[in-house]
Amino acid sequence: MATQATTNFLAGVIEGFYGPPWTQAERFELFDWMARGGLNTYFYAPKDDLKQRAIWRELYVATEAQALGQLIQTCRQRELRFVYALSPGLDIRYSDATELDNLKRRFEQMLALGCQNFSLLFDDIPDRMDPADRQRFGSFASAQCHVVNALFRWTRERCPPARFLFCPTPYCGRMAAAQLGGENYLATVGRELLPEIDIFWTGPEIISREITVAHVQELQTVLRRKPLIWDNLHANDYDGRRFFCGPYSGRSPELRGAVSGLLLNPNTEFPFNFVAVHTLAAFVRGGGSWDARQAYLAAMGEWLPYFATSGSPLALADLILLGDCYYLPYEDGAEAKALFEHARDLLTRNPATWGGEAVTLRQHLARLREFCFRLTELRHRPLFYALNRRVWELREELDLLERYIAFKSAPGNQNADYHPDSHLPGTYRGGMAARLQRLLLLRADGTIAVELECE
Ligand code: GDL
Repeated sequence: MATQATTNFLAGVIEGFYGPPWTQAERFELFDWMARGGLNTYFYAPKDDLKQRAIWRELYVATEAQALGQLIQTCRQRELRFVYALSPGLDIRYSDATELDNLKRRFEQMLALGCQNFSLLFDDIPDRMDPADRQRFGSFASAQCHVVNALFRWTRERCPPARFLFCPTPYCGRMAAAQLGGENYLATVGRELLPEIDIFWTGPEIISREITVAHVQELQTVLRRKPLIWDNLHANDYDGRRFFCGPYSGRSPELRGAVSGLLLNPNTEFPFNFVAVHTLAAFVRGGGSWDARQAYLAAMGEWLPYFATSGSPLALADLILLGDCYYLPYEDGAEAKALFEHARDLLTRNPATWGGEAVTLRQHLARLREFCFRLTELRHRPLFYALNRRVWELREELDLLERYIAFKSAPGNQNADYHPDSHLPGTYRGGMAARLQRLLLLRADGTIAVELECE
C-alpha cells in the first residue's frame, strides 16, 4: 500500500495527550486499525508518562524498556513507523553540555531497542529563559535549534535513516501571533533548524476547526519546509465531560499535498477513537473529494459490533444519534443538532401551542435516554467504563427535559413553576467547577459575562 512505513508522508496517530497513557493492549489494537486502514506512523509521546516529560533525564528500567521494545517490534512487523518523542522543555538547561548527554543516553536506550525515528517536543513549557541560556543563545528558538540539531546529527551518525521531528513552543497561529517563545521565533527556527527536521503545527488554533491550504502555505514560507500537522481535532483531555467520535473534517483533500504529514492526537480514552482513526485513514487514502458525513456514517457502521450487548442488539440509528451528541469540538452531528433545535424551539413557545409536537419530542428524548441506559449492557466493558460518566450526565439532562415538557404539557401547568423531585440542587449540577461556570459565563462570541445572580 502507498502509505506504508517506507513512504515519506507521515500519516497516523500521536499518543500525545494529558492523562493516563494507553495500555499496551490498546496500542496493539490501534496498530491493527492503522495497518488495516493504511496509516503508517505511531508517535509515542504520552504527556503524563513521567519519563516522557516530568523526569525526562531518568533512564528506563528493564520492564519499561521491554514494553517499549515490544511496541517497536510490533510496529515493525505491521510495517508501521514508530516515533519516539521526549519532552525536556520543562526544565532543560540549553547551555549546559551535560543536558545533551542526558538526551543522548535516553536516545541510546531507544536505539538499542530498535527505534529509528525520534522527536523532541517543546510544547507547553515555561515561557521564560534562564539567564545563562539567554546569554549564550539570545532566544528560545536558537537554544532549541542548537540542541535539536546536535541530537539530530548524533542520531543520524548511529542510524542514518532516522526521521527527526520537532515541536516548537508556539505551535499554532494564535500562539505565534501572541509571540509565545519570543519575537521572530518561527523565522529563527525556519532559518536555524536543519532542513531535514520536520516541524509540528496544530493549525490556526490548538484545536483547529479548519486547517486550510492557504494557512499552511503561509507558514511554509516562514518555516522553509512543509509543516507536519499535529491534529488535536479529536483530543478531549481538556474537557472531561466530552469525547469526540465525529469524522475527520475541516481539512480539504488538497491539504495532504501541502503538509509533510497528518498525525492525529485523539481522545485520551482509547475506545472512543475508532471513528477518528478510521476516518483519518479514509481521508489519507481518499481521492479528490471528501464527504465527512458519509465517512462518519460508514465508520459508525463498522464501530457498531463493538457495541454488542448481553441483551438484544443495539440499533445503528441509535448509535448514530448518540455519536452525534459527541461529534466534534465545534459541531454537533446533524441528529443531535436537530434534536436540540427542536427542544429549544418548543421551550421558547407557550406550552398551550405545543400540541402533538411535545409528544413527538418526548419520544425522541426517551429513545436517546433509553439507548444511553442500555449501554450498561455492553460486553466491551472498557468502552462502557469510558462512556459511563459522560453518558450518565447526558441521560440526566434528557430525563429532566422530558419531565419538564411532560409537566408543562399537563392542563393547568402552563404558568406553574416546575420543581423536579428527581434533580435537586447540590447533588445535581453541583460542585465548585459548575458554580464557577455559572459565575463566569462564556458567551458565544468568546467574551466573558459575570453572572452575579448565580448562587
Ligand atoms: C496541546 C498539547 C497536547 C494536548 C492538546 C489538547 C500540542 C502540541 N500539545 O496543546 O499534548 O493533548 O493540546 O489539549 O498540541
